[in-house]
Amino acid sequence: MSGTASRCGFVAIIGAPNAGKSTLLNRLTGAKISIVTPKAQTTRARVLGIFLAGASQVLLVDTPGIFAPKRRLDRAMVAAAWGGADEADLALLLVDAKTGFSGAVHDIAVKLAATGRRMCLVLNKVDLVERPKLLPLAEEISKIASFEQVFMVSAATGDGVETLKTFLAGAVPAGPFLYPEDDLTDLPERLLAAEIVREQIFLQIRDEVPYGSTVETESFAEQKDGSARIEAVIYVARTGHKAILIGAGGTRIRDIGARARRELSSLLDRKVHLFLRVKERPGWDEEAARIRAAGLNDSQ
Ligand SMILES: Nc1nc2c(ncn2[C@@H]2O[C@H](COP(=O)(O)OP(=O)(O)O)[C@@H](O)[C@H]2O)c(=O)[nH]1
Ligand SMILES: [Mg+2]
Repeated sequence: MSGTASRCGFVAIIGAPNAGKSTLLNRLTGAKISIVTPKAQTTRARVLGIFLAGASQVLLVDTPGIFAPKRRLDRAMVAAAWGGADEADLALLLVDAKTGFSGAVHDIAVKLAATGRRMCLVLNKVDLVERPKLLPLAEEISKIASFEQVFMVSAATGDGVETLKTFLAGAVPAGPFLYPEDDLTDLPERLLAAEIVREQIFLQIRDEVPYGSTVETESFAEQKDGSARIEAVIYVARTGHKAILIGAGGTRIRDIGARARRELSSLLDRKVHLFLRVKERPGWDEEAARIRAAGLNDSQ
């Protein structure tokens, strides 16, 4: 849709790791676009989720959480998060209401306020918190930065999300749609495939292995019968990690592959053949090429 009546703009979702940014993006778009796991720092790149409401097209930017970076990969992730805020017409500061006010929330709010963007406060996970605690929390955070609106939602149950959605549809600037009406994301299928495999690694493997792994799609071919043949490689930074990923007799990697394949089949709406390999690559998280392959800009 275009012309004078339509509206379109970018809304960045900013917050500490685990606040529920990816869950909120998926809830608002009604689709599984960004991977979600109980572990912090699952989202590495900037992910765009698109929804239509009335005459508005809202372009939601999910970002990696903001945290103190150590590795080159971490620095690229945090830069992508702030980059998401920079390009946005409006920023949502998403706060886990259960965790409440923290040093991390304080620092992000201060920095976000300094960008001079229009911003709203969104308290998430209200399903886990007693109602009377929400208002004082909102007031405390509002002392640091001035918010156009405050929303209280549960990205998990959908509580309050319609109200937020309606607000966003009215808040984005007037202008033509920037993406085709049917698009839900700008994430290429190759990257989506790698992300879904990475999600299974986060879900199925404990401790530091997921953080020391990255997944790249090496080939993505449409077959004559309509199915997709996907080959992906999992890079691990440590020798011991390869053995953990493969598991006794290859059971773990088979399970990761089987679940990722089912998930991908449903997302891509076609039959999927998925082939996974694990490769040791010490120091991949300092390598420019690997960081770029994860959909990030490597600035140094
Ligand atoms: N109870 C509850 N859990 C939530 C809610 N939103 C997200 N979560 C959970 O919080 C964890 C982190 O969510 P995620 O979206 O990956 O957070 P992100 O790191 O900010 O992107 C996951 O286990 C989610 O299922 C919510 O509204 N209520
Ligand atoms: Mg995330």
